[in-house]
Amino acid sequence: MSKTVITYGTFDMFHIGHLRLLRRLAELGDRLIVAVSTEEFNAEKGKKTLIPYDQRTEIIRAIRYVDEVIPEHSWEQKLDDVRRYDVSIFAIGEDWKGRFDFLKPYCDVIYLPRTEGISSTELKRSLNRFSSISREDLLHACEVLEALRKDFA
Ligand code: C2G
Repeated sequence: MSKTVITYGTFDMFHIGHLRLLRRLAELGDRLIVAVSTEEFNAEKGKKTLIPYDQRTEIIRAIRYVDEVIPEHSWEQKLDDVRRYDVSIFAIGEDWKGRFDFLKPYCDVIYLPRTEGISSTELKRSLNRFSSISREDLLHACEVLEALRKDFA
């Protein structure tokens, strides 16, 4: 009997933490459905994404562990999705531990360890730090690096 796994997420600035999660989810069953948060739902989650929904879904669709991509419009759709797609396992990162236990009467609920040291939020923070460096400071840094290169050439 085929086992369908479903998960939900924003998957902004796709990174190794997302990939490792999807790989582990694919190992749990025969079919993996990923519900990607729409811009409107991200606003409800208080999340501002850098990568637009159509590109986030295109990236997720391209991943060989993923069999189907659907939109995540609301908090309430999960039970409908479990029924509609005959889901055996709902799984998500353990940062959500306990939040979706209401699904337990309808499917297995699994919270998986996150990949430490990386998050879309941290990536965005790093980008912001870099973009806040003035043009003059960047040019000065290039001159210093050029001088060091000459000294050690
Ligand atoms: N994740 C991970 N390791 C990281 C970062 C994220 O395992 N270093 C996992 C999260 O635990 C989540 C998935 O990757 O299961 C997607 O993470 P986000 O894009 O941050 O999604 P989130 O905002 O948690 O949305 O209804 C549920 C929500 O839509 C989940």
